[in-house]
This record gives sequence, C-alpha cells and structure tokens, in this order.
Amino acid sequence: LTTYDYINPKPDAELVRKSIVYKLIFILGIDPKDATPADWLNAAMFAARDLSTENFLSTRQIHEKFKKRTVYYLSMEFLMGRAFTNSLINQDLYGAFEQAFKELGLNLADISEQEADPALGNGGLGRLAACFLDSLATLRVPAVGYGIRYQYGMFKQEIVDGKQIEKPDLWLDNGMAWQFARPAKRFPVSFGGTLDTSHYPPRWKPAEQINAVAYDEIVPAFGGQIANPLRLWTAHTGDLFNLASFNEGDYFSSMEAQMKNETIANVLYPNDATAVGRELRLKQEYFLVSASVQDIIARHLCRYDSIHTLPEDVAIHLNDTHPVLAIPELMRILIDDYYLPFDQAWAMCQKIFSYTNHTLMSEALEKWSVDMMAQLLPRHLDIIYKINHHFIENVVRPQGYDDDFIRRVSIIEEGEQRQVRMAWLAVIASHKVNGVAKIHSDLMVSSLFADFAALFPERFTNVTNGVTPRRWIAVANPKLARFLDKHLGGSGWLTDLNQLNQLNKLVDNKDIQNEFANVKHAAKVRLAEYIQREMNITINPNALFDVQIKRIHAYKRQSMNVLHIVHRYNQILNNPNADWQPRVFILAGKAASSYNEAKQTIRLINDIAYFINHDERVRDLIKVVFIPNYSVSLAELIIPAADLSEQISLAGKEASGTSNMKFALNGALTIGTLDGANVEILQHVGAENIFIFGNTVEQVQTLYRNGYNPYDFIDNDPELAQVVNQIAQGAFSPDEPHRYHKLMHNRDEFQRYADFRSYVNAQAQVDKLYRQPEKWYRAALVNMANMGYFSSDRSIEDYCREIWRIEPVSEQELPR
Ligand code: 26Q
Repeated sequence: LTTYDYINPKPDAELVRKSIVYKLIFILGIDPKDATPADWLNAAMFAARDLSTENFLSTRQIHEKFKKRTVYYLSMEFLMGRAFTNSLINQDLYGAFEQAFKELGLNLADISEQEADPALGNGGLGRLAACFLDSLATLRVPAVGYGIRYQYGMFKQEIVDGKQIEKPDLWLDNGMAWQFARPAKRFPVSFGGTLDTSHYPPRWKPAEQINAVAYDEIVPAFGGQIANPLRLWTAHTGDLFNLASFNEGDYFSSMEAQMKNETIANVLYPNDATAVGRELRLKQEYFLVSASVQDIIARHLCRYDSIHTLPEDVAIHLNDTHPVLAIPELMRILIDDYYLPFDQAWAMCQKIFSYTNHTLMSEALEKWSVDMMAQLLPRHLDIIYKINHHFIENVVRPQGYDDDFIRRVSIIEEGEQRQVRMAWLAVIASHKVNGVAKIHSDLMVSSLFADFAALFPERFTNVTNGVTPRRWIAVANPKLARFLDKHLGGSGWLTDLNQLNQLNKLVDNKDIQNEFANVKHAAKVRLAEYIQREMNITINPNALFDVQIKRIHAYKRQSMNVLHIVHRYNQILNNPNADWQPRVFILAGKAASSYNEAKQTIRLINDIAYFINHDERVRDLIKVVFIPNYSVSLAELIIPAADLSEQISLAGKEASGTSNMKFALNGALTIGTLDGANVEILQHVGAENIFIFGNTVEQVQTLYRNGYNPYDFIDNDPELAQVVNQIAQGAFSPDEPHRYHKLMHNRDEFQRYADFRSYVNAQAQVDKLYRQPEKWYRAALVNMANMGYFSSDRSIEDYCREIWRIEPVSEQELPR
C-alpha cells in the first residue's frame, strides 16, 4: 500500500487501519503483537502525516507557480502542543482513525495521550506563534515559520515538598514521526573572529562555523488542501570547524570546541519576563536568524534571478526582539555578498521587516553588551553602528532634536557598559511596529517608544492577539464543539468565529442554558478525575472552579489570589454556618528556574493547599489544587472545566494575555483588571458579564508617582492585615515561620495590597451570580457569543492587510 493509493478518495477506516499496521511493521519494524501504545501512536502519526504530505507539497507548488509573496515568521519559540489530534481534526480524519483503532481493539483518545507535548516555548509569546501558524495555514496565507529545534524544551516541573523541581524535557526520546529531516538543507553559521576593515566592504574572518540543518513540520490548514511548513533548525555537531585550530592541525581541541558548540540548539531558556544576557542565548538568536535569512534568500533566488526584487517577494516578521539580528544579518549579506551600497540595502530592509512588541517591562527588554557582540559578531556590530549613525545623522538631527533626545534614541546605550538596545534597532528598521492589545499599543506609543512615535507616528499600530478555535474548542472541548454545531447549524463557526454571535439570540433559553451547563459539568468531572488520579485530591465537580493558570510572575499576582483564598478561609472559620459557595481554587504554572520570588509563590500555594485541604472545619467549602507541570495539553484539560478565569495582573503590565480569550471562549466568566486584552473582552461581552476590579493604569501611575506605600493599605484594612500577618508569621508554614515574611513584606511593586479590597468585593459578586445558575449560564453564553473577535484568524487578517500586504492563495489558484 503506497501513500498515493489512499489519498484519493479520502481514506475510510479500513484504509487507515491498513496504513497504521503497515507503518508499524515496515517503518518501525515492530510486530503488532508486541506493539506498545507508544508504538501505535508513532505508526498512526506516520499514517496521518502521509495524508497531509500531498497538501504540503502541492501548497509549495502553488506558491512557486503563482510566485506568491510570502511572510516568514521568525520566533525563538513555537509552543505547538501535541500535533496528532489537531492534525486529524484539521484534516477531518478523526472519525476514520477512531474507527480504525476500534477495529484494532484500541482507543484513539488513549493512544493520543502517548504523544509528548513539544514545549519549544515558555508561554504566551510561543503559544501565540503556534495559534498564528494554524490561522496562516487555514487562511491559505503563504507563510513559513522559522524556529529552533531545541533538544530540550521547557523543563518538566515536579512538586516535591511543595517546591518546584526542574527536570529535563526529553520530548524527542520516543522519536518524532512528525518532522521531516532535511539533511541536505543546511547553511553555515559563523561566529567570532576578526573584522578586516582595510577593504570595502570589510572582511569578516570568523573563528568558528557550524551548520544549521533543517527539520520541517507540516502545519495543516483546517479543511485540508493547504499545509505550510514550520522549519526548525538544529546545530549539526559533525560540521563544526574551529577554523584556526583545525588549520593548525590541532585536531583534539577542534573536537573539544565542537562539543561545546553542539549546545547551541540544546536548550530553551526558561525565562519569559527577564532578558538574561548570556552569550549562549545570543548565539542561539544569531543561529536562528542567520540560517533563516540565508534560506529566505535562497528561496527567493529560485523564483527570481535578482536580489533586488526581495522586498516585493518577502515579508519578515520579528516575534519580539529575539530574532532582531536578522536585520544586520540581511544587511551583511546584501552588502558583503551582493555588493549593494549601504543605502540601498537599508531601504530594502525597511520594506521587509516588521516587529511585534510583547512587553513594556524594562527587565524583559533585550540589551546586549557591545563587548560581547564585538567578540561574537564583529561585522554585525559594525553594521549596527552604521545603521545608528545613518539614523542619527539623516533622520534625527535634520529635525533639530537636541543631544538629550539623541542619547535617548541611540541604538547604543552609553554608560559603564555600552549596550545595544535591540528594541530600538527593531523599531528603526521596521516599517510597522505593533503591540498586542489596544491598551498595550497605546502605552507603547506613550511610554516605551514615545520618542520614536514623535519621529515616525505612522509606524506604530495595534493588532490585538487572538487564539485558534480549532485547538481551543475543537481539540480541547469536543462536547462544546458539538453543542455549537447543533445550535449554529453546522461547523462554519470554526473558520468564521463571528458566527458565534448567533448565540446571542439563544442566551435566555433555559434548555440551552442547561445543555451548556451539562457540557461544562462533564469537563469538570474529567478534570476532577485527573486530579484524583494524579494528585490523590478529591474535588467536588459541583463547586465553583476558580482557575489561574499561567507563568508565575509577581506582575501576574498569583500571591494576590492567595490573599483572597486565605481571606475566604478566615471568613468561613468566623462564620461557619453562613451559606458559603463551595469553591475549588486551581492554579498551575512554572517559575523561571532563577526567579526566587516566583518559586516562593509556588511553595506558598502548595503550603496553603496542604493546610486548608486538611482542615476539617472548612469541609469542602474550599479546596486548593496546584496542578504540576502546566503545559499546552494540561491547558486543554483545564480551560474547558473552568467557571471563573483569573486575569488579575496589575493594570499596565500584562501586554495582552491570551488565556483570558481561551477561557471566555469556553464559557468561563472573567474576574480581571483593566489590563491587556481584558479591556477589549469587557467591551465585547458587556460590563454585566465580566467582573472588573482594581485600579486603572492612570490610578496605578498616580500611586507610583506619589511614592507607593503598601502599609497605607495594610494598616487601613484589618482583614487584609490579618491575612498578611498570618502568612508572614507562619500560619501556613509552622515548621519555618518566616518562610513567607519577605514575600509579604516587600515593596509590593505590583500593588497587590492596593487592589485587595476591590478584588475581594468582586469575588463576592462572583459568588452571588453563581448561586443564580440561570443568570450565570446566561452570562457564560453571552461571553462565548461575543468572542468572535478574538479568533487568531482575525488577528492574521489584520497582519496581512495592515502590515505584511500579503494575499492568500485564491480559490482559482487552488488545484481542482
Ligand atoms: C529574552 C532574552 C533572553 C532570554 C529570554 C527572553 C525572553 C523569552 C521569552 C523574554 C520574554 C519571553 C516571552 C514573553 C511573553 O510570553 N510575553 C507574552 O506575550 C503574549 C503574546 O503576545 C502576551 O499575551 C502576554 O501578555 C505577554 O506577557
């Protein structure tokens, strides 16, 4: 049975079953009698990959035939999650595979659980890239994702004695049936050495060279036909040349250097809100962009015989500043290899690049020391200086700005240690710079990039983030998908999420409210079973599930969530016979391995969970569960089960958030601050259907300006003072009473204490509404009905129109 035998017509269960068994025997060399569930998964993934390969190859043919302008999405992170179920759903093969496994005496859902969860990303930024790839393919946009194939993705989190333990993520251990190795697609990437400026252009004589080798992953569109590549680079050990020492015949030290450089594509940095300035990270960033830019140029030259048409053919998008070295890399190639004059190369770059900013927090902004860059990338540093000079002399000075302004906008930050400001370089080189939610884009222009907004007002824009309904409803919540199919007259909503607004007509219908309540209940039972099985904690599916799942960070204020839990615990003990609404508090998330405060927060949550869960007096009125090892697959389990979504960052700090969208789409109500995309969710669902609390950005800024003092709030609120003192004095850590003293008595940089009272009041409103199920489920339905705007399809359409100027493959261009 060859691949092409079953492509056309669409395979039925019998063909699928034969293909799976064929792959098991002839590709994996395993006797069906001996096959483990993991073996069956691998065989099935080969079978499923065959079915998208034709689309993948023909998509490339269409792009070439019609010379489609293409966007290249450069990102250090792609948090794809499991591929198997998603690919079956996108290709409408789920039924056939389910039946095939049934005939083999196996269960598709169980087999799917065998797949490792590829975690080549930290959190929001990486998952956004994955949602965008799904939408790009589904909208038939000619697009290629470029990233790094880390050997070790995001660490696995274990909780031991309440503390986070990090373990390596061996996601490649069981083989990766999904990716095509491309051993012939390789590009040399050079590092170090010297710059000989006695010529023009100057000659870079690198000290080391390593080959980047491609692996391609198929990104299938929903509805078949189109599939785009995600190209991930790995560093090829065998190809490193420490040029100097090999030349000197020092074989052994060359091999030693080779071992060291093998680490380039080895491990993902687990920081998501601090820019660690380590040399290996800079090497990784350059490795990604050098290989990708070389590949982009090679692809262009297959179509056109001139480099000059590059800006018409190519858009390169920078996912935050992490791939920003693509700018000097393209300049270097254009000048040094194609002998273009600086001005011409620069004009091309400004047409090609665009950049998304994902944070305003200063500790997350990338700055690299000039010294390090001089060591590692002397030619690129030289080009950055020339870009800076050109910018200051030709753009800034002619407009009459003073020296102070020039110091502020210079790409080079002067000081004890001179630094390259990567965000400045990105803004200066890009034709468009966008933020990721309305409030964030506004703040970007009024704060971080205010000087640049004065120079280039038309450059700045907003594209509010979105999430893919394919993964976040169809894959994660199939019962909800059936509910929507039934009430919206088919599955058109999956590619046209605005159709959800038809639900608005049905929100008062009691039967439909009940039907949705049953969908929600089933998801809660499923999660409760997981928590019972994995953690041996019993929770009641009839309780309100209150969920905060995201990276642990002070600005996201998980510790304010804890303040409310302890407050509620105190209130119940004070007034045990009141009519309390039972709640299960569910939290999950990883702390960067070097981030002490975040790790303390995890420990606090676990200490409190242990203490409260064992206190007979609160019965099951409060349960607290910290689910270890948060990941995309856990999100798929938890989000459908949530009643309440905690989006409680300090206003102005969370650029957008995307889990807020996933929750609302799955019919959870949001309790949140006026931050990130919460603001737009409020506008779409209406103030009666969301619990907004806390200070506004303006109020937050006023507090900072007046010298914020946490004790102004603690000392004026006895209940808050009690909670703070309990935690700080060891009520939940009796073996070590001062464990959380510092966590409670710090500068309270993110104003937990200022927002506490308003948060507690909003939580009381939550209880009140939850006790009126018809009102609660009505509000949940209104949330879902108005979430169409937050589809990543809408985000991608915005990018295509406003930023990339890219046309999708048209109906006529598709092969019939
Ligand atoms: C930088 C330099 C060195 C090492 C690590 C990093 C680094 C890596 C990842 C810095 C930041 C990140 C990730 C940031 C991130 O995930 N930001 C989130 O992006 C989402 C998508 O736009 C937003 O919804 C979130 O609000 C934002 O926090």
